[in-house]
Amino acid sequence: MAENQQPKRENKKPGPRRRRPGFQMRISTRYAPRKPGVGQERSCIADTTLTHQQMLELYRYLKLTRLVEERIVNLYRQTKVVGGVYRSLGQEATAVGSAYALRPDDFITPIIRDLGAVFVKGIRPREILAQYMAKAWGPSGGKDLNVHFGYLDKGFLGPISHLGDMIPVMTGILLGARLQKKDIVGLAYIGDGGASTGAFYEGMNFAAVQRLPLIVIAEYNHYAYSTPTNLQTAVRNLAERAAAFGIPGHIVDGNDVIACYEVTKQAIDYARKGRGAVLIEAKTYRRKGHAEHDDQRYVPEGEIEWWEKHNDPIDRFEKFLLDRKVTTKEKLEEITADVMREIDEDSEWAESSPMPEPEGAAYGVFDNAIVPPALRPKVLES
Ligand SMILES: Cc1ncc(C[n+]2csc(CCOP(=O)(O)OP(=O)(O)O)c2C)c(N)n1
Ligand SMILES: [Mg+2]
Repeated sequence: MAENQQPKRENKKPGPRRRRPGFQMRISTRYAPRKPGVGQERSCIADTTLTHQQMLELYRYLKLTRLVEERIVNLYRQTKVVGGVYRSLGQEATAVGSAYALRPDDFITPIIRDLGAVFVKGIRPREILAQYMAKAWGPSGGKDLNVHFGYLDKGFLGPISHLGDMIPVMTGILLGARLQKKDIVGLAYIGDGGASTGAFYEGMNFAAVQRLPLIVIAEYNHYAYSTPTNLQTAVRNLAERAAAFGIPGHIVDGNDVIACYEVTKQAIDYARKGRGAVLIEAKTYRRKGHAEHDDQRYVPEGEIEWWEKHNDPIDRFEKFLLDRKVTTKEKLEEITADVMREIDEDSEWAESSPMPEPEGAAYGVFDNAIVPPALRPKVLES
């Protein structure tokens, strides 16, 4: 090498591909919300690979999510629920459509408005109902509440926090999976408020530079508790942040279940090929307060009603299914009745569960076998 030339730096990038896929400033808006024509009602995108059978399955998950949440509110009003109740009313399509694009061995980290994704992952309503009532037969046996539980064998990691921390956790899972030569993809959800936290940035950045197969769905639902999104971030679209990490960004109509499925499917294909992380922003709207106790007095008059009347994800999907003759009104009613039957049965099961025994609180929290006897709580010795 000539003396006046700088030595070439050994600059191997981690991850399966050496070359960066190219810095992408542009955001894909192929699946972004579109205004309907004058006098037209919103429906769903027609360009889809989903079969009719799969569409009906999606419809079932949407109804299941909405009706289970309604049942939980019902139980809450009877004071049978322990802790808060969080709704995803109006956002169901984002969670259901995106999770439906996963393989069974892929992972999700849902947050409080992603019950639909939890159902798609194979969790039954009875488990959710028992968990909300802190019953002994619930997944955490009454040790934790509402959304705070998971099933690792189903690829469903329980949320440890709602505010950004699941992004680095999922990034770590994906790094571990790579070391174990597993080709799983991780789908992490984050709110618009949570996407302004440090944990979100650190996790995204690490996943991006390691080219890990992380798909993040950022739910722009207009509020973080009582703070409107434009008062807590200066970006107009959360997807613009993809540029900060050097990864692709997409905007999707979060109330169009088909668009949510298709955009996530594309992102998954991209990530599974080893090309790296993807940020998807879902434009949607939180029609309920932060939790049931929140009376939404900070919401401008008429806003919730507008979304309910003109942009409800289930109404839109029903319109799509009927207009395109995918199915009949009777078939949709049959699916709904079947969902109701399942919820009735599961509510009965969950209500019949005992409350946990107090001693149970000492078990399953740490590995009792390795705790030195001197440190063991008295209950473990009896
Ligand atoms: C460290 C911390 N601070 C505050 C909270 C309470 N909290 C939970 S979710 C939330 C707002 C989240 O808003 P966003 O990220 O937009 O999600 P959304 O609720 O709209 O789905 C707040 C303040 C918390 N869980 N942890
Ligand atoms: Mg929000």
